[in-house]
Amino acid sequence: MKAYWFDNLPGDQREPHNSGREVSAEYLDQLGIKYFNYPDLADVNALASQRSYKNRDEITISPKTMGDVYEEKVKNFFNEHLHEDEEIRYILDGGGFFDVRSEGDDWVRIKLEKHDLMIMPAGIYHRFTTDTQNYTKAMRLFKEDPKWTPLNRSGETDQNQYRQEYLKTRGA
Ligand code: KMT
Ligand code: NI
Repeated sequence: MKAYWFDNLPGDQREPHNSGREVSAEYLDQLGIKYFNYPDLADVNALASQRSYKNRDEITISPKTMGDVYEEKVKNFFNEHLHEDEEIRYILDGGGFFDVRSEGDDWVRIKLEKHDLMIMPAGIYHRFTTDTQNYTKAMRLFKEDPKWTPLNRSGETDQNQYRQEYLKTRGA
């Protein structure tokens, strides 16, 4: 795991886009992001049960597994959105980037590699992309069944109850 300010320069989303300005662990904590490196799946299972996670799936995002729709999927994951529940992402193989919105609405880029695990709070705006390896194998863990759908950012999601609750907790 490594976090830095996104450079906002044009170019392929899968490039690092590293501005060279690092983001501290304390700042990620203020945003409500938690992360671990768990080579042992038993640690993932323990965390999931402690936090009452009920559902999970596995996804392999690569041209090999997705074929022609790969590029389209990669673009879709990069649409800014939120979820109405807390979610865990655990990288089984490969890597990728999660961009999360800062307090000032800038992008913080979080680089995840094999065995990195990230907990994202409900209501945080974010987006995902593979990196130039074009390969992410990840476990997605969800607390509740109906709430994991991505809701693309709009005037409506700005008013979303989970978004409002997230804004209250941020920085606390
Ligand atoms: C998300 O919440 O944006 C995703 O699950 C992206 C794909 S998982 C690496
Ligand atoms: Ni998401």
